[in-house]
Amino acid sequence: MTLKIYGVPRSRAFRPLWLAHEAGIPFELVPVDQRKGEQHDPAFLAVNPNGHIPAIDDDGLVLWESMAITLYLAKKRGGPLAPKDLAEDGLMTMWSFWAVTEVESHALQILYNRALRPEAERNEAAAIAAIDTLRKPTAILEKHLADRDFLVGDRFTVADLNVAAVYSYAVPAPEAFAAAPRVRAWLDAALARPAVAAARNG
Ligand SMILES: N[C@@H](CCC(=O)N[C@@H](CS)C(=O)NCC(=O)O)C(=O)O
Repeated sequence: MTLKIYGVPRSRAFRPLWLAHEAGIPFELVPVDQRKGEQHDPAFLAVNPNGHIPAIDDDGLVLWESMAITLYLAKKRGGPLAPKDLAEDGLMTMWSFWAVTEVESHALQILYNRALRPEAERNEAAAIAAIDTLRKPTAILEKHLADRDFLVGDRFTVADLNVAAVYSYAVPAPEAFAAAPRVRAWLDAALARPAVAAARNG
């Protein structure tokens, strides 16, 4: 059975879509649009009782949580995106968890208050506070990238994909990268990959 990805590109479903395009995994996109409230439809709640996108159904294996999904798909597919051993697996998991715990909520504040919300509803003070909070994790990433082009190993992996997907929310605040030119270059290179443009179209 073809892999089903539930969601829409303008959501965290972008992450499994990017992974699937990057890895050449065939899939069917089942549209569930959070802006239309479709994540609360009973049919989708039977897939993900949390009422959040994304979720996948891989031949009867149902998974939710975007990072778990991308890590699973990368490992199932194998190849350069996936960890080649347990040490790389640990590092890729570490960076993915780091992105969702240390970066995501602040990066989202930037996205909402600099881009997504109608201008009258934006809170610039919240954006500035988020930019300030992001300085510490971004400095950690900048230091990590001082002598490497990728987060784990010497190739683009699911770790880069997961962390770049989260950092992409901070793009509307160029000043968040002012002290982190290597992070900016790494992020720009990740987001310029052809699979990103493909994933944005579903
Ligand atoms: N930790 C979850 C978060 C999923 C999530 O909150 N998705 C958003 C869309 S990006 C959503 O479904 N929002 C609608 C809602 O919560 O009602 C993940 O990474 O998959």
